[in-house]
Parts: sequence; structure tokens; C-alpha cells
Amino acid sequence: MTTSPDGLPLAATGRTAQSVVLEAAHYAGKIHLQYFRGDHLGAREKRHADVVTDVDISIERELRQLLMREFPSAGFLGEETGESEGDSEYTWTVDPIDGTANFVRGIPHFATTIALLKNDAPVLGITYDAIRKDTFFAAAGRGLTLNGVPMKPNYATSIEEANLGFDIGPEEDLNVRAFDIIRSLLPMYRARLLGSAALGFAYAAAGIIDLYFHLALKPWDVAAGLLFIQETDADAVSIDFDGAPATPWSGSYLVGARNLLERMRTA
Ligand code: 2AM
Ligand code: CA
Repeated sequence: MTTSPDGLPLAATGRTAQSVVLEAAHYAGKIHLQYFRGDHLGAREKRHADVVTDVDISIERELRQLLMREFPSAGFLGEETGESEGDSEYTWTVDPIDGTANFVRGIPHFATTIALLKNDAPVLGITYDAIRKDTFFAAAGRGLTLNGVPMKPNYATSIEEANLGFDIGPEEDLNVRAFDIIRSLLPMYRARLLGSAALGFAYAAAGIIDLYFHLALKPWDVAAGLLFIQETDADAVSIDFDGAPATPWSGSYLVGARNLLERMRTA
């Protein structure tokens, strides 16, 4: 695969990976707005409390086509269409709608999130919230930007002022555990249940919230967000619930302000 000066693979049409991924995410966002609060979403449950729509599936198919056409030797890992192995060290991860439960109810808080992994580590990531036109973007070593502007988080300095975002999922026992964690931390933190893990990670990296946790996420939910956290230059950290550095396969995540995170774990 040809590499461009930014160290990332060059697309078949000669475009940079950054330009392709921006187009992909913004295209997905256009489709979100077209169907949001419409009547023909084709919503159904994959299993209890795990919802998918025709919109999720058709966006993922189109993004998969675009990314595979532009990067034929890369692998692919998507929430709705599954995994294909590539024959290079690169893999794309795609969640066409992160926050589908919000999307189907007409709650305007969801995003598309796409990442490029190199040997399982995210090197390019985008999370696009079409409702607010917020593009969170990072390439490894080049910092996090929000709508093209470099973002440096300005976290709360005390636990009393901190905002802690979290989300739940389809697994009831884990949800009970998540609420137990929240209950044990209140009234110390101001808690926010947001409904999109991708935006939760992006907000925690940008300092919009101070911390975020989830007990059961998949690589496509978190790959871009983990890169955002990494690109805060150590102001923020990402660990799993055993305290190990987080990877896209950790499952459980606690991310955000380094200064607050250690104190939350011991609370
Ligand atoms: P989703 O909307 O893409 O399913 C709130 O539940 C957050 O957790 C959302 O970001 C949601 O992503 C994610 N999430 C919950 N359960 C999930 C599952 N089984 N697989 C993938 N993501 C999940
Ligand atoms: Ca999804």
C-alpha cells in the first residue's frame, strides 16, 4: 500500500486517508439527517434492548464499499456487516450510528464513528455528530481537533465540580453494576447518561465532560475515541475496569481526566 507524507496509507484514487474518512463520515451524517424523526426507519431489536434500523445497515454497506474501494488491502470491522480480513496491517472500524436507541426515538444525540487501525492500534479516527455539525478528528501524533480547531481539554480540578458521563447497554447485570457505580459515587459527581459512547469518549477527550465509563463496548464503538484520548497528550487516559491501559478490545472502559480518574477508582 502506498503511504502518503502523513505516514498513513494513500487511497486508490490518490487521496489521503483523512480526506476519504471525512467524506465517509459526513456522507453518513447526511443520511442521518435525511431519516431522523422520519417514519421509515425499519427499527427492530437484534436482541432485548439492542436496536438496529435499515438506516444503520445501508449506511454501513455504503461506507464499507467506499473504504474497500479506496483501500482494497485493508481489513474491515463493522457493527452491522461484520468482519473481513485484509492483507495489510490496516483495518477500518465503522459504527454507522452510535446511539441508535436515541436515533429511533428522535433524541438528537448520536454519531457516526470511523477509525483506521494499524496492527490493532487506532491511527486515524473521526466521530461526526450531524445534528450539531461537530466533527471530532484525530490522526496519531497530530492532536485532536473539533471542527478543525485544536482541542485541549480544560478539566475540572476537583471531584465536586466534575461531570461523569456513562451509558448502559443490553446486558442487564452490567447495567445494574453501572448504576451501583453511579450510586456509590453520588453525590460526589454530577452524572450524565448520554446514549452515545462514541460521543461520550469524544466529549471526555475534549473536556466537555471530565470522565466517561461503559462496561460493555465493542471496538467499533471506541476505536476513534481511544485515539482522541491518546491525542490529549496525557491530560486524559483510558483504562479498563481492571486498571490496564485500554485497547479497542478491552470491553470495559473508564476514560478522561488523568487527575480525577485515579481518585474515582479508589472512591
Ligand atoms: P450503539 O448505539 O451503536 O448500539 C449506549 O448504549 C452506548 O453503548 C451506545 O454507544 C451503544 O452503541 C453502545 N452499546 C451498547 N450495547 C452495545 C452492543 N451490544 N454492541 C455495541 N455497542 C453497544
Ligand atoms: Ca451502532
